Amino acid sequence: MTAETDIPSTATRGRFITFEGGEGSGKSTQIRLLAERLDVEGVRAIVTREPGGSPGAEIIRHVLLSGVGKMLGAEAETLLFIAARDDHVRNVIEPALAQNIWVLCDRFADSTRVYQGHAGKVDLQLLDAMERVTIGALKPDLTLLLDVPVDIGMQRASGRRGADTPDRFEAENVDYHRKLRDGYLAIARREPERCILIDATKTPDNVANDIWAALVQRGLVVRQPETQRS
Ligand code: T5A
Repeated sequence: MTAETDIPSTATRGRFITFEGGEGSGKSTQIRLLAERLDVEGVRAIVTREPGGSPGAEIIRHVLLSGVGKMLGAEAETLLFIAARDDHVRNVIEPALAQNIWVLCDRFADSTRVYQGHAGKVDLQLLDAMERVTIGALKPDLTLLLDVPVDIGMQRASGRRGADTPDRFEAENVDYHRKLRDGYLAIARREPERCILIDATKTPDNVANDIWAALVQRGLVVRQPETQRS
């Protein structure tokens, strides 16, 4: 659990950047590209993911993506995501931020809100309460919402998966995936100060440039003059 008073000022803390979006929107690709670019700029950063990211949470990830969590019912499955997040926040995210290391996280609390709440029908007030217990005052400095039409995302996810069986969420129907996209777009409209919507239909390099521009726009990095970059 995270207490508000535990969080030092942003001057001594790393930045917390989350990547969100539907299946196959390109989060893993972009998080890798951003980590590489930050490394070039001399920014210390770790890449992590949810569900998972810490040893305990990775075990829960296996239970969730195998579909075993679904058999427990929607609320119990949600509790597993929350338990995994609690472990991840306490053991990985908070310690890194406190050491002035940036955390680039592939999915975070918005995923629960959208997958379990908006598309999965778990009560949003219940999710609010669980969020307060798990993440407290921890809020991303920036959330990049990678937006692609559902058919493009599903095609990409299927191409990447090859002959493997779709996981618990990839196997949901198109209507569910449309609700996910609507849910993310609603979050982007509701929290423009935290979220930036990224058109993820572009080529990976162009999406990466838009993401870098978003960081510059929010004052998280400074754009170097061309002469200093070469
Ligand atoms: N979940 C998670 C919940 O329900 N609640 C929660 O609270 C949380 C935290 C996690 C699942 O758990 C659910 C959501 C998820 O269903 P996961 O395996 O981590 O599962 O899967 P995803 O996060 O959905 O990640 P994916 O791997 O499916 O998609 P990505 O990371 O968005 O996409 P990426 O980068 O792997 O790219 C997919 C394919 O597209 C290509 C890539 O090369 C790859 O082949 N690609 C592009 N092609 C063309 N143009 C581009 N711009 C491209 N970018 C990538």
